[in-house]
Amino acid sequence: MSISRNVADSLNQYIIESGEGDGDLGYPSLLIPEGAYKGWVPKDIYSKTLRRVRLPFLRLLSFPVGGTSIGTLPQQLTDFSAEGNYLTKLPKCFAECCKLTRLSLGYNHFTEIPYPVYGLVNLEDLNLEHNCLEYVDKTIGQLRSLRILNLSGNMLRELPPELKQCRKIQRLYLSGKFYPRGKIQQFPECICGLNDLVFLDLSWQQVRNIPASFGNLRKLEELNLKWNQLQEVSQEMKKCTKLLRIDLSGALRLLSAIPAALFYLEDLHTLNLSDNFFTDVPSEVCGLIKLRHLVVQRNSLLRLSPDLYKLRYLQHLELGENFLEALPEGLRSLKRLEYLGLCQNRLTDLPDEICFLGQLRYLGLGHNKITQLPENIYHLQSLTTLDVNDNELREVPLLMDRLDLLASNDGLHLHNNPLRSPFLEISEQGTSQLFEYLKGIRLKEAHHRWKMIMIGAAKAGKTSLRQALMLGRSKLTADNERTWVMERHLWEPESRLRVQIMDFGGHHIYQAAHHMFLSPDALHVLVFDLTKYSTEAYEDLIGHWLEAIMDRAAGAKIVMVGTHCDLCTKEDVQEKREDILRLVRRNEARKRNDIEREIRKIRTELDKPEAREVSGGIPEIGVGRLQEKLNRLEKMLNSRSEVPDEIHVVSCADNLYGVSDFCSFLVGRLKSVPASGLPDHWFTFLEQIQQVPDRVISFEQAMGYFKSVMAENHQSMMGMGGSPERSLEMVLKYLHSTGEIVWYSDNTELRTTVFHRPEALIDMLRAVFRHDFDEVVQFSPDLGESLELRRDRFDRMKQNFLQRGLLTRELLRFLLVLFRLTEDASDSFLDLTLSLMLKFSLCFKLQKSQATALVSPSEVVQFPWFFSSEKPQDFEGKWPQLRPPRMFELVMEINFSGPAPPNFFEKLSVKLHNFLYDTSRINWQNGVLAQRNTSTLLVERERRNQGTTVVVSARTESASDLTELWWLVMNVRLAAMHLFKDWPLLKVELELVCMHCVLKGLDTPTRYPGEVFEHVIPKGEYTLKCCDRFPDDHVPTCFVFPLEEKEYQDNHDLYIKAAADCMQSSMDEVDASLGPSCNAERMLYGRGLSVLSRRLTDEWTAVLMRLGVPYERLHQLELSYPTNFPERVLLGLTEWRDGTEGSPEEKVEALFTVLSEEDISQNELVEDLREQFGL
Ligand SMILES: Nc1nc2c(ncn2[C@@H]2O[C@H](COP(=O)(O)OP(=O)(O)OP(=O)(O)O)[C@@H](O)[C@H]2O)c(=O)[nH]1
Ligand SMILES: [Mg+2]
Repeated sequence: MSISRNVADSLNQYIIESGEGDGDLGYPSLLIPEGAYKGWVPKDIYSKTLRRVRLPFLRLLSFPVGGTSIGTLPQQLTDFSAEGNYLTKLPKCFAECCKLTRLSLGYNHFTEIPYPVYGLVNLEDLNLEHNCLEYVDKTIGQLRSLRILNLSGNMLRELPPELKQCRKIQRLYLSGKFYPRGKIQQFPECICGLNDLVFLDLSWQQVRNIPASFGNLRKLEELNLKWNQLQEVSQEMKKCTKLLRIDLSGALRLLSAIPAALFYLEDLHTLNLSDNFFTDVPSEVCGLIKLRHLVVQRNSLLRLSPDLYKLRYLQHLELGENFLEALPEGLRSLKRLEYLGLCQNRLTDLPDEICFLGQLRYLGLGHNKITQLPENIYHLQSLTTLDVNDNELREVPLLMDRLDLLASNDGLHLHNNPLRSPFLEISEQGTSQLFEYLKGIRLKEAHHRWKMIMIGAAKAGKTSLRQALMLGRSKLTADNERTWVMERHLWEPESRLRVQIMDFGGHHIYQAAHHMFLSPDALHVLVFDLTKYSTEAYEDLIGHWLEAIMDRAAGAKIVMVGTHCDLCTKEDVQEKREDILRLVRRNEARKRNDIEREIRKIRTELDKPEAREVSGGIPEIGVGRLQEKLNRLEKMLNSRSEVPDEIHVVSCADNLYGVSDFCSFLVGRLKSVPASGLPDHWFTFLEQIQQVPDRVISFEQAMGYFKSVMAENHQSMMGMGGSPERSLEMVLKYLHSTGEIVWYSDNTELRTTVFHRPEALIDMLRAVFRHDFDEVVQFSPDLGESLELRRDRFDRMKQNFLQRGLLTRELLRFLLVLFRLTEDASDSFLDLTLSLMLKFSLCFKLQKSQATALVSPSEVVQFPWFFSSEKPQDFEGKWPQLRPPRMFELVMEINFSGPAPPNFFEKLSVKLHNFLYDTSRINWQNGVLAQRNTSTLLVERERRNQGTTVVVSARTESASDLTELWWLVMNVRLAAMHLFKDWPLLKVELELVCMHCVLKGLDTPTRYPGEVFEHVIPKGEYTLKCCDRFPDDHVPTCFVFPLEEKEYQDNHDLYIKAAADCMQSSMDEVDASLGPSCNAERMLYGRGLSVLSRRLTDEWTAVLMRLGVPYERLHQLELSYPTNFPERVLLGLTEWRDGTEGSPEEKVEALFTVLSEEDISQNELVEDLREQFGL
C-alpha cells in the first residue's frame, strides 16, 4: 500500500490542472514527460477524471494494469497516449472513452487494431505506427471522424475498401518498415476515394503502380513514394495539381525515365530523386521552374546540364554521391540557393561564380579532389558551414576570415587535406584560430599595400562609395551619419592587396585634419556629387581639392569620381563630365603657363651680362638666388602630378551603377606598381606594436620592440640602413606610407611619437573638431557631477570655445568623456591629448595670467579655427587705417594666386605664438594684432582679385625700433616658411612693400621680390638707389634688407640714422604739402615735434611732466633710449600729443605755455616755431 502511495505521489507531480484556454472542461491531465518515469500506473488513477493522459515508454504490459476496469477515467478523456510500451491489447471497457478524439498507441506490440478502438467513433487522430499489425478490419469504416491515420511501420499487405468511408482523412501514413520490407504491392484503390487527402506516405512498400483513380486526389499536397518499385504511373496523376512535394527516392529504379505525369505538376517545389540511376538530371525536371528543393543524391550523375540553372527559385540543391567532375557555367543564376551539396563527387575545382551565391549557408564539398577554393569565397557572407573534408587543398583563401558566421559556427571542415604547414596545425585548432592566422599572413604576405584617401566636399558621397566598394552592395549613409573628422578602414579587395582607406569628413571644419593624413604615396580619390555640379561650383567641389592635393604631394596619384549618377540623366552626366575635364585642363594649363613664363623671365634675366652683378635693381640678389629660384620652379613644373584625364561615374544607391567597374579600375591601379616583397619581421614588428594598448608609443619604445624582433629573427640591422635608428626609420616610414601607422619622419617635434594605431590621432581631433558642436555638446548633470563641473561654468566655457576658440582643460575632459573617446579621463590622458594638439600646431597655449583673467585658472589653449569672424571693436584705435604720419611701416605680403592652402592662416596664427606669447594679442578669424614694446604687428588675411594675400605689417614711431619691426616681420616669415614645407609644390610669392614709397604716401608702392628677406644687409651702404618710383632717391638700406639687432650689426646707428633722415625729409615734404590752414597740425604731426625734440636738452623732463606725462614713463623712456636723446624726447612728446584731449591749436598753446614758463624759458624756441609754422 505504501509503495502504491509513493508511486501515486511521484506521478501526482505530473498532474496538471486545467488552465485557461483548455476549453470548458476544467479537468486535470496526467502528462508524464518522455523518460521521466518508468514503471506501473497506480490504481488511484482510475478513480480520477482526467482529460488527457500521456504515458510514454513506461514499460506497461497492459492497461489498465492487472484488470479490466478503468473506473471513471473514460468519462472526460479526450486524448490518450501510451506510446513505446509493451501493450498487446486493450480491455473492452476502453470503448467507454467515447469522448476520445486522439489515441496514440505507436511502438507497442499490437498484432491487430484492438477491437474497442473501432467503437471510438469520435476519434480524429489514430496513431498505431510501428506495431505488428498485419491487417485492418473493415470496421475501420466506422471511424468517420478520422482526420489523421498513422499505420506506418506495420506488416500490412492491403487495406480494406471500407477505409474510403473515412472520408475526412487528410493525412495518411502507410510507410513500410525498413526491415522486413513493407508488403503492399498494389496501390490501395481505397485511398483514391479519400478526397480530402493532403498527405500520403507510402514509402518503403513495394508499390508498382499508380492507378488512374489517383487523379481524384485533387487536394493532395505531399506524396512520399520513397523506395517503392514503380513500373506504371497513370497519366491521371497530373490532375493532382496541388502537389507540392514528392519523394521518389529509390522508387524509379525499374523505370528508365521519370513518369511524364510529373512534369505537369507546375507548382511542385520539392522533388527528391535520390537513389535512382540517373546519369543526368532529366531535362524535364528543369522545366519545373518553381522547384525550391531538388535532391538527386546517390545517382550516377556524370554531368549536369546548364538547363538546371533555369531553376531560379532553387534554395536547396543536393547532388552529393554522384560522379560529377565539373559544374557547368551559369551557376551564378541560382541566386536564391542556400544549400548546395556536392560531397562525394569527383570535382577538381570550383567555378569562381560560386562566389556570387550570396545567400548560400551550407556548401558541402567533402570527398572531392578540389585543389583550391576560389579566392573570392569570402563573398559568401551567409555561409555557416563549409565542408571541404577529404580534398586536395594545400591552403585556403587568405580572405576567408571575413566569413564571420563560419567562424562563429566553427563551421569550416578541413580534415584530410594535404594542407601545408602551418595551415594544417592551425586549422586543427578551430575555425576562429585559423582565421586569426589568415589575418596575420595577409599582413605579411601582401604583394601590394596602399593608403587610399577619399577626399571631397561635404556629403559628396565618400562614405557611401567606400561602403559600396568594401561590401559589394549599397549602403547609403543616413543624414545623421556624416563622417566625424575621419575614418580608417582596411579594404582587402584581393587577398594580397591591402588598402587602408582614409575616409575624410568633408565638412570644412575637418579640413584642419586633412593635411595630417595627405601624403604623396597615397592614391587620392576625389569624390563629388554630380547633382550638385555646375561650372560655378567647380572650385568648391573639385578645383579647391585638386589643388590641395597637387600642391602638397609631388606626383600624387589622383582619381576623380562623380557619385549620385542615379539622379542624373545620361546627357547631363556627359555634359558635366566634359565641363569638368575642360576646367581641369584649363586650370592646369594656366598654372603651367604661369610657371613657364616665370622660368622664361628668369632665364632672360640670367642671360643678361649685367645680371651677373645686379638683378631687378637690387644688388646682391644675383645669379645665385635667381638660379635657385629657377631650379625650384623647374622642379615644380616637372614633379607636378598628372591631372586626371578621366572622370568615373557611379551610383552608390541600389543599382550600384558603375561601382564594380570603378572597383576593378582601382584594383588595377593599385596593382599597377611592381609587387614589393618585404622582410617578414617588418610585419612581425607591426603586429607586435599593434598589440600595445597605449594610445601612442615613443620612438624609443618602438625601438625596443624593433630590436627584439630583429634579435628573434637573427636579423642584422647593418644591412638595412646602418644603425638601428636608421633601420627603424626605414620601417616606420614604409608603414606610414601604407597607412598602417602614422609617423611624421621629418617633423622634429612629432617624430618622437609613433601613432601605432592611427585612431588615437583621429580621436584627438574628434575631441575638438565636430561640425555640430553647439548642438551635440550639452551639459548633462550626471557627467557634470562626476567631473565636478557646474552648469553655469560649463555654459561659459562652451561659449568661450565656440566664440573665441578657448578650450580649458576642464572642458576638454568633459568632451573626451562625452564623446566616449576615453574610458578614464585621467590627467595623464589629458596631458597627452593637450601636448599632441600643441605639437600638431592645432592650438597655442595661453600664458597662465591671461588664461586666469580670461576664463579659468586651469590650462587654456586656443584654436584659431574658432576665432570670431568680427574684427575687435577697438581695432581702429590700436591700428588706425591711415598710417599716422610719423610712423614707420614695414610691410611684407604673402601672395597666393588662389585661395591659401587649407588651414594656412589658422596654422600661421598658432605659429605666431612662438614669438608673441608674451604679448596681449588680439585674434579674429582673419587677423592677429599684437603689441610688442613700442611696435605693433598686424597679420591679416585678405582676398585680392582671384587670390589671397596675407599682409604682414609692423609699425613703430621710432627709427631705432626698425630692428624690432624687422624682427617681427622676419619671424612671421619664418613661421610661414615652416608651414610651406607641408606644401612643397605650392606657388607662393613673398614681397616687400617699399617703405620709402609708403612714407611718400604712394598708393601703389614699389614691391621688392621676396629674396630681399634672405639677404644680409649690404655692409657700409646705408642708402641705395633701388626704388622704381623714385630712381634718383636714396632709400635707406634698412628699409629694404633685414636689419639685425645692434649687437650683431656693424654700424647699426648709421643704418638707423639713414632711416630717421629719410623720415625727416618725408615729413618736411609732408609739411610743405600741407596748407597754412592747418599750422597747428603741421606743428604737431609734421616736423614740429621733431625740431623741438632736437632743440630741447635737460629741461625735457620738466616740460613733459608739466604736459602731464607721468614721471615713471619718462624714466622708462630714458632706459629704453639711453643714447638716443632726441628719440626719447620725441616719443615722450608724441605720447603726450596722442594721449591729450583738445584741438591741435589748444595743444600747441599748452605746449608753448610750458616752454615759456620762467624756469624753462625756451621763449626763443617758441618764437622760432611760431615763425616756422606760422603760428
Ligand atoms: N541617390 C544617391 N544618394 C547617394 C549616393 N551617394 C551618397 N548618397 C547620399 O548622399 C548623402 C551623403 O553621402 P555620404 O556618403 O555620407 O557623403 P560623404 O562624402 O561621406 O559626407 P561627409 O562624410 O559628411 O563628408 C547621404 O545621404 C547618402 O545617402 C548615390 O550615389 N546616390
Ligand atoms: Mg563621410
